[in-house]
Amino acid sequence: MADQRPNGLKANKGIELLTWGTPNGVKASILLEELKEAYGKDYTWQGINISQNIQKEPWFTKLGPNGRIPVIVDHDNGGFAVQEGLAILAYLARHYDLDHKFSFTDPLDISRAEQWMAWQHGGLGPMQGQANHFNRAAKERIPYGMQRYTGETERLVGILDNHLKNTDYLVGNKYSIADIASFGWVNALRFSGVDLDAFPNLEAWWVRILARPAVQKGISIPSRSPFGNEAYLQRLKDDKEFADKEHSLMDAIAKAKEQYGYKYASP
Ligand SMILES: N[C@@H](CCC(=O)N[C@@H](CS)C(=O)NCC(=O)O)C(=O)O
Repeated sequence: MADQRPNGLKANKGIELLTWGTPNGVKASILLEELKEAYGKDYTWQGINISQNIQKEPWFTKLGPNGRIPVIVDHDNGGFAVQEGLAILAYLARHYDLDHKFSFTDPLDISRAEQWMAWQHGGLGPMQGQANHFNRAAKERIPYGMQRYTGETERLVGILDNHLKNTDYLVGNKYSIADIASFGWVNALRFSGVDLDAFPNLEAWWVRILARPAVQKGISIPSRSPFGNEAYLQRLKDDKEFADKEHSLMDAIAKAKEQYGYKYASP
């Protein structure tokens, strides 16, 4: 049954992906869809609804001790489990991207890709995640936290925008795991209170990547997020109550920035 609560692995061969439709989750599903298209490599997935805390259950944390999605299990490699987006992208590229269609052979390009993926893990993901938390989930509205993390997200996004001034992709002018690592976060920027229109090189990169059929499939696993830039803008148009709430949140973020004298500066 499709919507049965997962309580263990369900495959016994190939890659099994445990994921949810979040910016980190889609890193793994996008690369797996690319590998499927490029090499015919199929995979199995299970939706781990993070609001139900399935990712904290013992069967899951045995595979991914951090209790967060995504996690992959390689049934063709003794059931080896991998947590953390960067490690998942690197593992899949090393073992299954044998023609280096989404990865590199030149040691300096390998390092460049590692740097952008590390940057996503240490910077964009955590800062944008905290922006979402302070803007939307925190029990109290704390203006300092709102402007700090939204501002830091803007600073980081400015770095991507600047880097993409003279190149279509982050490393070697070739679409790769370096781009896939950050795509899910950029795809949710508007929801995080950052105006993508203000970063034209990054917006063009986002449009370019979004147009890939494998990306379209990857961001639909297990189902398409309502927080993606396109869905978010559409809902603003279609749903007045939602739009009113969002506009009042964006005003609160702008006021918080003013209160603490925030000035955009990047890179
Ligand atoms: N650095 C990790 C972050 C993973 C992560 O934070 N996943 C979130 C979803 S985007 C999650 O599982 N949240 C549920 C929880 O915290 O329990 C990665 O890139 O894979």
